[in-house]
Amino acid sequence: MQVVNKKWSLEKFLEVRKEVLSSWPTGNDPLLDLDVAVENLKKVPPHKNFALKLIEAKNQGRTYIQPRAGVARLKEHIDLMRHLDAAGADFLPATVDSYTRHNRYQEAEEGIKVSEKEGRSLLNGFPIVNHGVQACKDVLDAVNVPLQARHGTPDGRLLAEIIHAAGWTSNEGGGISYNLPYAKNISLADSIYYWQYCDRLVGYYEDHGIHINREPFGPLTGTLVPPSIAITIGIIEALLAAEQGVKNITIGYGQCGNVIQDVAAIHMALELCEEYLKDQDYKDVVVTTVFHQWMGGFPADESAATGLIAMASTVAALAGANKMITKTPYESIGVPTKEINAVGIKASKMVVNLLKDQKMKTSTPLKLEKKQIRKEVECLMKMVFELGQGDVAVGAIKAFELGVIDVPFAPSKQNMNKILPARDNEGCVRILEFGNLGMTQDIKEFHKSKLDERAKAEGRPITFQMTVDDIYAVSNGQLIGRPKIGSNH
Ligand code: 8ZB
Repeated sequence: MQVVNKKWSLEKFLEVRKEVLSSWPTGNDPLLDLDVAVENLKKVPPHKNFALKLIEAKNQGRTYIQPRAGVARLKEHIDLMRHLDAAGADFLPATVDSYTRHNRYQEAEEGIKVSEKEGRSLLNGFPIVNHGVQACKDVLDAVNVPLQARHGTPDGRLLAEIIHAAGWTSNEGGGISYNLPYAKNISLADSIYYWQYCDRLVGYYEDHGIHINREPFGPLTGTLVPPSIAITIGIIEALLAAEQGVKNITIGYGQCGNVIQDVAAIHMALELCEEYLKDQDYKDVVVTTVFHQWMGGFPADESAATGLIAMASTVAALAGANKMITKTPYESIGVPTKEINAVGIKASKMVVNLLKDQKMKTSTPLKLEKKQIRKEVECLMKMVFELGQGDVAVGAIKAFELGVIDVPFAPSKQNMNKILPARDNEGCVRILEFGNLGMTQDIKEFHKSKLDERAKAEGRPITFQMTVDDIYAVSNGQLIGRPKIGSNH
């Protein structure tokens, strides 16, 4: 498939839409008539509008919080949502099950049936497509906050149709960020095309006066992703979304662990995303930020996990992130119960509330880190535009083909998988092996010098062992994977 970054005509969108809606029986629903959906969306009160509430967070300098959660059965899912609403969540999700993420609706259907029979959820999320529009409307009616779908679906077109028609005013994902971490064999051209559709649907609603938020998935593989790579991908997806008519975009970033680097990353995600959108002539797009609590391996101990959650909340608040995705003390165990999910929400909320009138002051180290991120993102974005001769979709696809953009540890064959990250001596995520990454010599030397400091302090050479040690460090209670005293490293 050949994709270019150009707004789909209404005719093309409506043509493809017929095919999308006929891909599963719940797509054949009078509630999916666009005029009906527009009328329903107009009835969603402002306090349940995701886009408006994020703008409020931005204007008030607040960090709102959102958990992940989803179960197989509608009634149990509604109970879960009410429980998390009562615990203080500012936004609610539906985390979608893995079958739905891969468009395997028949298996999801069986999962629902068995869950009904056994009286508990046997799916790892809420199967939105199987439940359909009315069920999703029922969920929205049962809560007091805005709803978003959080999934990981390369082709989430029918899912997007269903949630928006039900009044859910945000959708997470993007053609890159919901492909590379979640699929192996789906081409980027295909997933970018599917997400152009999802964005064009939002563009349609925006043309009808309805505000809908879109959120690229910032953490990607969740494992030592250098900030500049995450931000570059977020900016590319923001540009692709804006072209299709999206007006409210939340750029995401997963906690890396060094406080200064994390604050710098949130600041630069916002600043650079706004700049690139303006530069490309998308002038009326509102950008907000989301900080993900640690996405790597968690400590098994619940108190230790709660400590990590509290630290993440501190950084998100000091950075001024507009939203934060919370984890739970059961993260290392599996899908959380509603009770433990509420614990994560309350712990997080306590911290962001305590810190709501404090932001990190600027300092030389913060300025330097921000400058470095800017330099790297600008370098990658320049390569993308060059490769695409000005077209960001064409450029992004080529950049991944060549490894000019490369995400560490992605399962996808669309990713070169040549780069290796490692922490420096203060725990900032740096790049140890660049592969074909499109960065200048100057940038490579900076990373090398930072890793040299660590190597010297640890009395070992810069090696892949550092990467391995860093991957396991946090779950073992340390940020940096230092060699054990007495070991050979
Ligand atoms: C990429 C996101 C991974 C995170 C959580 C995992 C992990 C997945 C559910 C869930 C609550 C669910 N997660 N599925 N959390 N309910 N159904 O997403 O624990 O933190």
